[in-house]
Amino acid sequence: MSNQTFEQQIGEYHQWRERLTGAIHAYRDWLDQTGASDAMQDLRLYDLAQIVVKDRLLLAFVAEFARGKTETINALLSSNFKSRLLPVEPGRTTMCPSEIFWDDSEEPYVKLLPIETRKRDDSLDMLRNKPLEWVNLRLDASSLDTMREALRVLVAKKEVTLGEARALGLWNDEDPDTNQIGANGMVEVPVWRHALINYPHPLLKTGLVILDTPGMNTLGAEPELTISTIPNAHAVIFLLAMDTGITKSDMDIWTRYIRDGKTHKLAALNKIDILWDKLRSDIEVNAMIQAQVVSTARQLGIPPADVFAISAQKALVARIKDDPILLQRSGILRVEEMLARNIIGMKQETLRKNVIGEVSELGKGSRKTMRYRIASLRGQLAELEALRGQNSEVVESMLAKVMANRRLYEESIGTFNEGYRHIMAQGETIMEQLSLAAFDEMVSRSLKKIGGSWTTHGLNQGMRSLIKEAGAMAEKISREAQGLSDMGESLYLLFHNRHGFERLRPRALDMADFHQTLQSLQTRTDEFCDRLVNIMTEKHFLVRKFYYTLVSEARKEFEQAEHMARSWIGNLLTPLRIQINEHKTLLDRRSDSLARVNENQFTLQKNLEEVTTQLTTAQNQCATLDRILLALMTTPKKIEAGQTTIANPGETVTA
Ligand SMILES: Nc1nc2c(ncn2[C@@H]2O[C@H](COP(=O)(O)OP(=O)(O)OP(=O)(O)O)[C@@H](O)[C@H]2O)c(=O)[nH]1
Ligand SMILES: [Mg+2]
Repeated sequence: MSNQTFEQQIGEYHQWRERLTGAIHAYRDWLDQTGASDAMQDLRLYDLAQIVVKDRLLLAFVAEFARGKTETINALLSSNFKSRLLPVEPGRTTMCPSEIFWDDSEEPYVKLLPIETRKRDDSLDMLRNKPLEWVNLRLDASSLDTMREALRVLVAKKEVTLGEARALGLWNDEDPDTNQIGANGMVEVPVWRHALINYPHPLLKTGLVILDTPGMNTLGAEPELTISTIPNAHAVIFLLAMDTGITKSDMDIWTRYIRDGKTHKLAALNKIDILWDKLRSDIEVNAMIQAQVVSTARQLGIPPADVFAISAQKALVARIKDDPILLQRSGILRVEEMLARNIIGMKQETLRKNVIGEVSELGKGSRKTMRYRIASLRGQLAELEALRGQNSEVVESMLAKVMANRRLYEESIGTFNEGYRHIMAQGETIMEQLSLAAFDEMVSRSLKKIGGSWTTHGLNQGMRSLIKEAGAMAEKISREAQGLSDMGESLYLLFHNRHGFERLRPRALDMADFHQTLQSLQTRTDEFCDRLVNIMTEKHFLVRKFYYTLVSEARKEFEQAEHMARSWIGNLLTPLRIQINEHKTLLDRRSDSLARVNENQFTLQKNLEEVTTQLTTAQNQCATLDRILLALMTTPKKIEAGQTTIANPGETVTA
């Protein structure tokens, strides 16, 4: 078991990402310095580095109210300042979902989205890009008290009329018990719909994003949270409390929003401290906790090793008072360890697959080019050596041979340029189909199908139309891309046959992720329609919100597919173009050098020296490249995925 803290491990992960971006930029510089840079490839490398820079790790806390979500977050964040940051109170506290993260491009802030934005169709995702919709409060990170005071906005609520509550979709006719109605007949609603908290905490500086959510009612009323944010989180922590046991609404949240998701999930059985009692022995307490863990695991249908017995409150107290024994006893360390090992391991794996894989492919291509350059320079040296003491006819005939070679090569370049232009033009027609304008047209056709009927039937019709159109378009694009790929391959073949280039095959355009997302949108629509019967808010409102949430997700997916396809088209011939340029430079140098020797035999020695210098430079560059590629592959060992050993939950509490 590692004895590193969560913060150290996550810090290590952050450093690893920084080393990774460092290696990618070093590779870009290397390409530039060696003259092997290619604009399209450079753009792609920049994109890949940005994926690493922008990498975020979203940890979502989901549970019924008062289970201790916010207190657990306070405990996680408290190792750096000895205080409770977010407001925690008995009963319902957190009124709106809050994302806590660090973005160094802005000063610390709390941005709040007014609840009234629920009356509009804009999805939360769209609203994120509209700064004017948010109320922006500066956070004074240097004063804890001021900051805590500012964060009290998260619990703000207000009273509105029944009509207003209905308009906001926050009134539930079917289950009146869930409504917060006062004696005066007014309805209590949150002031804010969503909060973004930008705070320079070391844990958050590493790219960790924490999502705190309010209990059941809001979860049901904000489809974006349950359709997109929670399923897209890297881990969900589901909290239960020892004092309440597992209630029906706890089970509802678990089965509706968490159980079937692919996200990594773990359950925390909070408030174990209520069992700590001087009259009970530690053995008794441990046995009670262990029994609860086992029964919780059984009820949730997960292994007992995924249920963690904790006391968030004692963890916070322990950190504030610097009490390692209490901290250990609180069980929080094991949760942190689990998060560090599993989630970070998983994220590393994703970056390895998505970024390192592609950069190393490019790097290997560059190595081949360098080896080719080295071999050609050696050939050129041998050629010049062989000319020592030879008469001018020999030099002339060799020069004639090289010149003929060069002419043949120039013809091939002409063919390449023609093919390249053709492929790029065809590529443009593909891109037009993938434009956002084309997507928006699909959406308006789908809206026509719904025709203002926000029922599950209308929703199904509308979604089916959208998914069908988008799917058909993706298939058409895949076919057309295959055509482009075949054209590209014939150019690769030409250079292989005529000039002995390595026989490469262009990568295929992979639309599988796009198809899969469309498929999942359909599944989620079906599930939503099945479940709607049980949902505790006004249905038409929810159907409409659900539709726009899915559209917004599909739009994002579309944008990504467009970006990916553009990069694919742009890079279809890149490896060949790089080889062509390299070959041309070497042929030019060779013919120039021979021409000079032909003019004046005395320059032979100078030419030999020049080529020797070029050879040494190329060899050094090759060694530098190897070092860069090695740095790219290096991964910190401690947080590798798949090594998690989870101790028996009964061990959590050691008195
Ligand atoms: N005894 C005990 N009480 C706790 C513990 N964690 C939280 N509490 C108390 O439980 C209550 C609710 O805690 P919160 O952290 O606000 O719970 P929440 O899940 O965020 O609740 P909402 O924000 O309303 O959804 C507060 O009174 C806390 O002091 C714990 O480990 N032990
Ligand atoms: Mg809370």
